[in-house]
Amino acid sequence: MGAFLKTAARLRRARLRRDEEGATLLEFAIVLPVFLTMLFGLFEFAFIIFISSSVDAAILNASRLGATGLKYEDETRSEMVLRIVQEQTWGLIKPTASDLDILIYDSFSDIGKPEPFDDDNGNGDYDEGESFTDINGNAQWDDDMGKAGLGGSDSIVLYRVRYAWGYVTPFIRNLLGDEFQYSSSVAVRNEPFN
Ligand SMILES: [Ca+2]
Ligand SMILES: [Ca+2]
Repeated sequence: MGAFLKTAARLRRARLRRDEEGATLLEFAIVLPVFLTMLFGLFEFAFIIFISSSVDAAILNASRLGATGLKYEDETRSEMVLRIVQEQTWGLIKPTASDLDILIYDSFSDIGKPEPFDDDNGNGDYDEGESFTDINGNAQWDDDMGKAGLGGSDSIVLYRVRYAWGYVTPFIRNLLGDEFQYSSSVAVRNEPFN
């Protein structure tokens, strides 16, 4: 009888140990994805901060050169801006001409503003047929009155580059999709170079 009780107690202890091991494994299985998400998330976040601030610095440098009216013999202003962005991001960001806007405005406060229109039906939006002031002269209403071009002496010019940054870790790609869309812009007043 004594031997039987001892055996039962031993079996209970063994089961308890197994339960504890199981619980530890379960905790690990719950905590691991959270830990990995945080780790990879931090890594990706740091990369995005690094890349976006590099593009910001590059577009700032390019806009300052543009504001001087400096002309290179073998490249246009757009090509110069795209080259500087690519050089100053170590080739990690390669925007093309369609990713770059160089827009001229009458004043800094006009940047990003729509062309004025008469809201005849009072819905707060421009609708076809409502009259408008064609500030950028392209014969249509625009939600941004900027006029494409480099601007002359004293013009206010916005440089804006859009790019997609692909996430590095497959884990984050699964969570957030392949890439992150980013846009960087700087507005400058051209120097009186004419
Ligand atoms: Ca309307
Ligand atoms: Ca227009």
